[in-house]
Amino acid sequence: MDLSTFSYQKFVNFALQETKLRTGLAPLPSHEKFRLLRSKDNNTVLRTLSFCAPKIRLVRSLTVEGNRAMQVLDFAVFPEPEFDLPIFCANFFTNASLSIVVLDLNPLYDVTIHTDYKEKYYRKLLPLGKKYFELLPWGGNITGESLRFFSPIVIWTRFTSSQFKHDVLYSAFMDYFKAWLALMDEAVKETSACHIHRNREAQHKYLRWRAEKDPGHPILKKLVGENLAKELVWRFLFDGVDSLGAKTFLDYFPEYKCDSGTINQKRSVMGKSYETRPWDLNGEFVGNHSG
Ligand code: BLA
Repeated sequence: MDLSTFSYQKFVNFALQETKLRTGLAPLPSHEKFRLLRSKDNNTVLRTLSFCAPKIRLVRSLTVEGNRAMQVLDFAVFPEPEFDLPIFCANFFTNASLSIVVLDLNPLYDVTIHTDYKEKYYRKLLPLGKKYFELLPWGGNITGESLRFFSPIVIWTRFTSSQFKHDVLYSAFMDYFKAWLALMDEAVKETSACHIHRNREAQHKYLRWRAEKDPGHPILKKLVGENLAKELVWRFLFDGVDSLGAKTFLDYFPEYKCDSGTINQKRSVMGKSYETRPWDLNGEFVGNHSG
């Protein structure tokens, strides 16, 4: 596929326009310095946008535009801790031959354990997921660690890059984003300090996970260098990782602790499993751990 005419910018524009129809977006001045970055070889442009809004702690996007070589979107919406809303997550990596896609309303609480949370948010969304599971089929083995952050309607897929597939992906993105906004509209502010604390910690755990283990980091490092990549990840993409809680990565994920006390650099300690979609069409977990 010719990537020179392809961009994920229209995905971002859609999401922001759609959000503005419902709520006021305020820009975040602390992110100003990340707005436009260039790769060291000058071939790739990285653009970011970020805002906050009532109910929304942070909505942010990163696009990486490498002309013919690659196009990347990392778009996420993090709710205020007063809401137990899912985290909207769109991560699309595309090069001329291959696209790797995660599109989901990532649950704040592991839905294989917290079935009440699953019922609250995903029961009504199952038909939406079903609409796309055939055209955007399960992308094969996924690590057990990632799966804990995914919902029964997650679109995890890999495909040969083509205009048709990207049109389907755009349609899925619009549907999933509108579904998230509808949840946001209905969301009622939590008043119990205990529940708010729990939501904040769950979001912090998610931020710790992604700030440490996101598969995109090596590419960002290659593009803009280790220091700027680190800042981009910690201060922009997963902003809040230093302020929403005091727990460390190893507090949340002690299984990654090496004998020396450092964090195991591997992305997964459980290994890859879940070769096929581990939820049935009723949203029941049917994961057969393939080792
Ligand atoms: C691959 N990205 C992946 C994979 C997943 C994700 C699941 C497959 C590899 C794997 O099994 O781990 C995405 N993983 C996620 C997400 C969560 C998670 C969203 O746990 C949420 C909890 N991806 C990006 C950006 C880049 C990028 C910004 O988001 C590049 C700048 C690239 N992702 C990228 C590449 C791969 C990948 C190159 C394939 C390489 C690899 O598997 O190491």
